[in-house]
Amino acid sequence: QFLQNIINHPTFISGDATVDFVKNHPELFVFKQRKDRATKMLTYLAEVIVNGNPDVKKVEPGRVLRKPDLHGFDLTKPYQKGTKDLLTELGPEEFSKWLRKDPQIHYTDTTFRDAHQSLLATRMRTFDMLKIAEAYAKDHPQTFSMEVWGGATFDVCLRFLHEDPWDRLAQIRKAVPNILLQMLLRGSNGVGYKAYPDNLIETFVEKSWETGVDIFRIFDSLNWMKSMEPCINFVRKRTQGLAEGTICYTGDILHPKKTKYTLEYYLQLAKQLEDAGAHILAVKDMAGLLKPYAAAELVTALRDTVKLPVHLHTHDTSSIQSAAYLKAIEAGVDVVDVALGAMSGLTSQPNFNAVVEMMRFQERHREFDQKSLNRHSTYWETVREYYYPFESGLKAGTAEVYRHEIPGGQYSNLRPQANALGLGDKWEEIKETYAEVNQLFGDVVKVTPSSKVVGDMALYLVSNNLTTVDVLERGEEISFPESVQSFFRGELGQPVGGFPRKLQEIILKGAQPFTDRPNEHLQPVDFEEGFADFQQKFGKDTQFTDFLSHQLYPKVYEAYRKHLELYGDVSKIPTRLFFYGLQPGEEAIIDIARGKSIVVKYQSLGHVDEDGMRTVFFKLNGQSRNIDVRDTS
Ligand code: 3PY
Ligand code: ZN
Repeated sequence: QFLQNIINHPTFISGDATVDFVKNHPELFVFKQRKDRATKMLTYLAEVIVNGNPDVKKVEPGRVLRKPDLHGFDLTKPYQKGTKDLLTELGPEEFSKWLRKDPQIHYTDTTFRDAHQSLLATRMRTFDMLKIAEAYAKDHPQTFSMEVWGGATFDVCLRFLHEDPWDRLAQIRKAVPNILLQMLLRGSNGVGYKAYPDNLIETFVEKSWETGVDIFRIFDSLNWMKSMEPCINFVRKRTQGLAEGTICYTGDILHPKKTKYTLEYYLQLAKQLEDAGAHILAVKDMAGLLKPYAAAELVTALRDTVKLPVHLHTHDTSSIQSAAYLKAIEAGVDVVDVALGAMSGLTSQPNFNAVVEMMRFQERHREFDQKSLNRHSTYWETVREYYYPFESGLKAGTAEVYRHEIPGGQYSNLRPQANALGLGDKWEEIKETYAEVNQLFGDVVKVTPSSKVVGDMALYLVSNNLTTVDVLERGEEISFPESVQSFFRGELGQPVGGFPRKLQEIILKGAQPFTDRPNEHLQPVDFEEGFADFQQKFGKDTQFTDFLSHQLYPKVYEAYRKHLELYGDVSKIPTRLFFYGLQPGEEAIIDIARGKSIVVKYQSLGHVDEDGMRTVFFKLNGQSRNIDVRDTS
């Protein structure tokens, strides 16, 4: 350890160490106490037993959580060939042509990404996905793709679940070698909430492909081509995957008085995406505003305008979106996004199991074994019980979405955000203010990160008892949230039709906005030097993908490392224990690494001593082990 401290010391590395080096650097004698994996895991469990998981705001004692049933899943059968094999065989251009011609409807299963982002604030853990991923791939090889990565999952993985998102992707890839894996990429904002240097996004795309992503759904939160175009190029240049150019749908093309987001507007954007080199065209209806008759019109016109296959995504917030799929399928849509029964509906995607049945005995039907889909749904139904603290509280579909236009992926997050600010009882007012802020901003496309800006402003106004009229009349006195200022400076790009001038002046208070790509103002990342510095700080055992995580979310990554140092790899802990700890007397078997398990028994809890510490008494593989934890209550 002493030698390690010397050779990793910056002065030693820089070659400036003199004979007094050891004498002048007492920190060389500070030895990190290396705890073994099992002790770290016990420390985590002890923390949760004493203080709870800080991410779980309300535990309901006595709530019965069923154990997910994995009986009946046959893992001995071989993988059948699927779309991943076809992409490898055909390459992206030919694959795209094949998809456009294939007459049967295709399905993307969003259970591993958007479904839980939209129902459970993105908290689904890798543990629960890996339990079923291989069985899914073997049972449903005819699935077009599985959306498993990107969007908010990257951030939440590191920040709240203390997991490595790259590791999640790699493990899913291993379990699902036959079906295309898909990610959601926020154009120049990557998997974050702000613009990043172009070369960072380019390398991120390349590493995502190497780790397992096949389809990159590339969107921009303002439908700004200048943000999407470079990403489409990165996918084409750096991968053999598919670039899915995306239209974010808002408004209502059938509404005679809505003249901003018209059918012509969407067709023009589709053409631009095709010209930019997209292999697939996606329509991302993030709030679920695309009504059935509009879907028929839009899909027909899009397929007449471009030669690309069309992939439709929606959220079932209103509860009528399977009707939109029906009309879209009749109009020739090539792929629709669905989620397995128990993870579908409300702010998530329409119900996979039911949509398959809707199509049965129709000419575009694609065969899936309903019993099998239902068995997988039952697995998710029980798993979902563990995540009850993250449920949004929405109990039924609501036509209010046509007024507030809150994206499904934001809904499940905005409500806890409001609760955290003590505005839980003002939820109705917040939704209405969200709609008013949208109009104030000039009716913008609202999807991450632009939707976050609208949400932040709505929360700010409600918590300060301000209205949108106050903003226009006495905005000079108001200091607006940072995300709102940054949006009006042009840091997320340019909205359709530009910013409302007067409001922009009020918010920026004289500062000059940009009108070009915000990325162009950013210093490119020096990967060689940057990675070397990173390893210097975080250790030689870190990977290049860790460096990318750090580039995207520096503070979140640092906190993740600290957690890892203290508690080890918590992704291996079963979900009930991860969120709620063990009950006195309970015994659990935890697989801490491939082929290595530990048996943990929680015996009892000591009293708080005068220093505020408590001892948690465990048995680890039959031997007594005590862990001292500070009681923070
Ligand atoms: C995301 O960007 O996370 C989304 O899901 C947008 O709908
Ligand atoms: Zn979505």
